[in-house]
Amino acid sequence: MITEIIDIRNKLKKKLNPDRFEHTLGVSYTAVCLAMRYGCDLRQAELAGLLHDCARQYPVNELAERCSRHQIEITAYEQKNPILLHAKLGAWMAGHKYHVEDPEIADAIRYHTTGRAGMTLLEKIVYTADYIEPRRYKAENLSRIRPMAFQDLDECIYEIMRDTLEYLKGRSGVIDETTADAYQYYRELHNRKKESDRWQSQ
Ligand code: DGI
Ligand code: FE
Ligand code: FE
Repeated sequence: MITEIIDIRNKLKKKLNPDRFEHTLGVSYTAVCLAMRYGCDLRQAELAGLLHDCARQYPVNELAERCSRHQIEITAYEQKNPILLHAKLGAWMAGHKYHVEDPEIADAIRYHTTGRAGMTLLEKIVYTADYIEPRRYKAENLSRIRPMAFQDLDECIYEIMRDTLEYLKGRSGVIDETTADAYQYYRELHNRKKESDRWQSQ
């Protein structure tokens, strides 16, 4: 089991550029920390974290081409924003190139960029670890979001999605349907929690 993880890490080191490899290690270990906190399988978290961006090194035209070659469905939105395809192609590569044949890990990779409504614990962990890992520095609110990830994962995901949507709206104005559905779902959870907190404090 340890050799499996070390082998994958060594392979990724050769494939990814140094910054992406650092990010990959950061996501992997952060996912393990969150798995310890929330009682998720540590091996699944470490592997999903390691492999989540395994298709990120391909240029966008190649992502679309490789997806077509492997009969991976490309939506109209992905056609216009092919960077999103690194998640779907990565999920395929985890099984076919890295021999990790675990559908739960594949889904955690597949939904790491957009999220989705009603994510599994593993999916939530990888989605969150991708945003808060120690090498990430771009988001302004990371100092607030990082501790939140270890206090209330759903609430943290709501905050990450709100920020991501804000950022994306500023860029293109159009949002992927899966991302929009996911945001609606976690916003609903957030509102319900706020409502029940209000009742309890009365
Ligand atoms: O692969 P990473 O850089 O670690 O992070 P990521 O997989 O979350 O995001 C990859 C890129 O995808 C990033 O430049 C932002 C963009 N992105 C994320 N969600 C959406 C999106 N782009 C579009 N167009 N629509 C989305 O919903
Ligand atoms: Fe990614
Ligand atoms: Fe990533």
